[in-house]
Amino acid sequence: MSGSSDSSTSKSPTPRASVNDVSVLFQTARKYEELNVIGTGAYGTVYKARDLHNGGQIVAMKKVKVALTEDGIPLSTLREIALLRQLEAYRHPNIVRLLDVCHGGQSMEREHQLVLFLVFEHVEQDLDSYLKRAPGPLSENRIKSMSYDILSGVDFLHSHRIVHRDLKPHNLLVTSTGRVKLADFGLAKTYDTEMKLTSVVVTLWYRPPEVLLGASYNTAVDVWSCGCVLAQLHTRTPLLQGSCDTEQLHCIFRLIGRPSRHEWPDNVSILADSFPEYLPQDLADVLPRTHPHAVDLIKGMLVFDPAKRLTALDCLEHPYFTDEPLT
Ligand code: 0RS
Repeated sequence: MSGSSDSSTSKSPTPRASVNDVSVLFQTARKYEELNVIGTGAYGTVYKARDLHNGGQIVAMKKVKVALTEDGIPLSTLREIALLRQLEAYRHPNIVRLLDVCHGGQSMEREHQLVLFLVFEHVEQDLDSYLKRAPGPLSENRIKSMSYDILSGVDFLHSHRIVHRDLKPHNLLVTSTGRVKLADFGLAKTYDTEMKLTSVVVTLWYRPPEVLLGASYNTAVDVWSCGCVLAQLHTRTPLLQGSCDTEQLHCIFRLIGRPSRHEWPDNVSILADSFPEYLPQDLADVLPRTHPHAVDLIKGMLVFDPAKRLTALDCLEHPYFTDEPLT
């Protein structure tokens, strides 16, 4: 394991090999003790672990498998890890802390795969469990505070040109003091290869129409997902529960109405005519007992055309947050 860097003088490997050497870049993961699996999904596996060199601090360790190329670690992976570390320098309150990146010991180069561990701060629960465990409706202040946290985290990612692409209550973490932090972003390439290998059921309920239609997408996808999550904070049930891509689109159009043909994106294989002429519902009826400002905000987030959707920054400046600020 440690031989590669020792032999650099005698064997004179190419400069690329030494720069991209796993043991030079990352420490081994042996200073962490795995306790139990927190979750498994398209992203790989997340473990609860103990940091043995740090007073036994509890951490969340995400195990990612990276396919090695002839040159070693793919440059795209190195770039994404560098980006995650760069983001960490800001210590944004609504982004889960990245504590360490290390590689996973012995199973290292088996089948040209590298195992990387991303070590994060451990947060008590996810928003999904939080909402399921809530004994009754959340208070208006709690909802507003959590909504603001989520949108602040998303705005931060977007200001660094990062699109989360898969925001949902499962990867929104709730701290013991009730703050929300975003998890599970970055390393997009890694996800894609993992997703083809695993047969994990992915939630479509927070997916925007442009992604379901296979059209091009940008940061606006995250605003759609946030809109679905914000609605769920009010009702405690998912807003749009489709069972497949097509069903999800039907759910969306039943709520916001079927877009007109001139709003329909170019270069998509599904035709607007394959959906009935659904008329938009009144969101205030779907979200009973919800403040009109909150309804208006969510309405601006669930707009079919990504270019006409509010941005995360627009949302933070919406009267819902500015008229009656958080107490
Ligand atoms: C399926 C029933 C369970 O501390 C949790 C944490 C939790 C973390 C944490 C910190 C940093 C991640 C997790 C993370 C990394 C991908 C991820 C994908 C989803 C979520 C987090 C990710 N249901 C789902 C998981 N859940 C319990 C219910 C919990 C509970 C507490 N603390 N993750 N997940 N990054 N990569």
